[in-house]
Amino acid sequence: MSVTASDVLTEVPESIRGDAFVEVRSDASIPNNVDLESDKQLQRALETWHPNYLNWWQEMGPDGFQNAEVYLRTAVGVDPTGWAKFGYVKMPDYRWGILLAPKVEGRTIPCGKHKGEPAWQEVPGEYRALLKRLIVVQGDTEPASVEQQRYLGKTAPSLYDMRNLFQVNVEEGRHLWAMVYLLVKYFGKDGREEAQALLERRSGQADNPRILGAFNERTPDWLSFFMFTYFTDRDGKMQLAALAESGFDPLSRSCRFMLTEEAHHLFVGETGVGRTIEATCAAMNKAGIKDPYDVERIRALGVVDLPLLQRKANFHMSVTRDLFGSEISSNGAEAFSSGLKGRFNEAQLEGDDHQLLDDFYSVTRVQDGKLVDEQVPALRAINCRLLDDYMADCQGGIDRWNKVIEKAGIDFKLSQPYKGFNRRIGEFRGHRISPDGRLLSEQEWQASHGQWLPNDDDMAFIGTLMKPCHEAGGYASWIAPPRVGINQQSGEFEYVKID
Ligand code: BYC
Repeated sequence: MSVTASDVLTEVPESIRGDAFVEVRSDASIPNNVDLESDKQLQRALETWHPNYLNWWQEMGPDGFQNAEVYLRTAVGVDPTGWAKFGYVKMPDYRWGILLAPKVEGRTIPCGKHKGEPAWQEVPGEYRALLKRLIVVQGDTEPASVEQQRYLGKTAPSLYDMRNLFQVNVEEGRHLWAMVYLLVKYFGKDGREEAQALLERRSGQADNPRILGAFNERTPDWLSFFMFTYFTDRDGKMQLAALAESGFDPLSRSCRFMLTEEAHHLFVGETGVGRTIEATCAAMNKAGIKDPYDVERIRALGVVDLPLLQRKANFHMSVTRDLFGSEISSNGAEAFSSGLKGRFNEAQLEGDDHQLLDDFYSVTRVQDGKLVDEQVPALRAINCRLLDDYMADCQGGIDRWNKVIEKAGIDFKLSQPYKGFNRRIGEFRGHRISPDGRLLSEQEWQASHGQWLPNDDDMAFIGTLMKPCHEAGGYASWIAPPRVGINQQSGEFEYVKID
């Protein structure tokens, strides 16, 4: 049975969705719609990389479930009305393929100094190094997240959730393939070396870590996983959307199709946190507990107290904000003005000339012990702009979570901490700032950070909840069942057949 894209695409801006069918060779050794068969050199390079990828998957992919039959969706086309098929697959047999969104005839570069020129079909020589760096950074995050989530299958709160975890994992694997295709096809020997290095770095490893900070953090439990898929995959959405505006057309087309899959990852995060909240509110109401800060009694019910959820969210929001790079950045300016990376929804933005040579943007900075808004040349503030768009995009799910709490009659509201809270990159780096936006002394920070970020007790408590629930139709105490099954399957459906 095929899935229509409309149910998962609400997260993806309409302007960057594909709208035509392109034939996919799903019988080929590497499923693709890039006519791989006609480029023998490329095919050979990818076939050399493939076994190394499979070794990496066995070594660093989901631990313990490689022989399980998992009910997965596999991308088989790029038609928005039916691009995926569902069926049982053993993860190592998943058909990782290379899929680009349809080419838009006559597409032009949407921003920067080449605005209006035909989009590049080959690497623009003068920007080769910068383009390669962007692709490598994007590619590096994909296997990193699989590594971070490696042990979660063992403590899955249901088979439904376990299946969603594995779906996210195999699709991150496919996103790695998407970037490796670009490296190998367009960057020759350098590209092949970078493709290999993507399999060699390891999340959290001291001597060869993943490139960006958040991808070296641990994802030790399912709350982290849901927060990660809501907040960090949303950085993925924003960055992919910005790269979908690239003047380098193969990158744009790769990212446009990746966004189709990304929507499900965000869904997993939003509904995962939402179902956790539902379970908490239901248990509190059943026990007659009205005060969300009555933590000991709430935890005794086997659910997650809401203040702890806020601390978890604070952690994931702050480390994810660092992924946008420094708010003021010459790299960001160069990526935009060269036309390699746009802003969110660039081609649709109105109100400026998409070159930004004379524009300004407001950036909050720390000056003389105060937080001040400064007008900065807009080109240099491109990263800040994407971060601001990201923060606005985060709010929708938070509002929907708060509705669940309000409906349950509990007086508590989840919120986003101040932009500068707990930051290690950019303008706020090296400053101690509270979630409500006050600059603090080191002493004040040390006295209070345990109220704002998960503390040792929190982590130990979450650890006690992480007991597997692997019966079909069963759910751990701390999470409510989903409203509907994957691909409309019933509540009792066996999403993973564990051998
Ligand atoms: N940690 O001028 P700066 C996803 C480095 S997530 C460590 O401040 P720039 C996904 C930076 O690399 C989306 N280092 O910022 C989600 C540079 O180093 P080099 C991933 C950092 O370069 C979930 C130096 O600091 N895609 O897809 O404008 C699951 C100065 O950089 C960090 C992309 O990010 C950090 N947080 O921006 C799976 C898109 N931040 O080069 C997947 C591609 C900065 O001087 N990448 N640095 O050695 C980019 O557009 C840019 O590289 C960045 C950084 C936005 C990341």
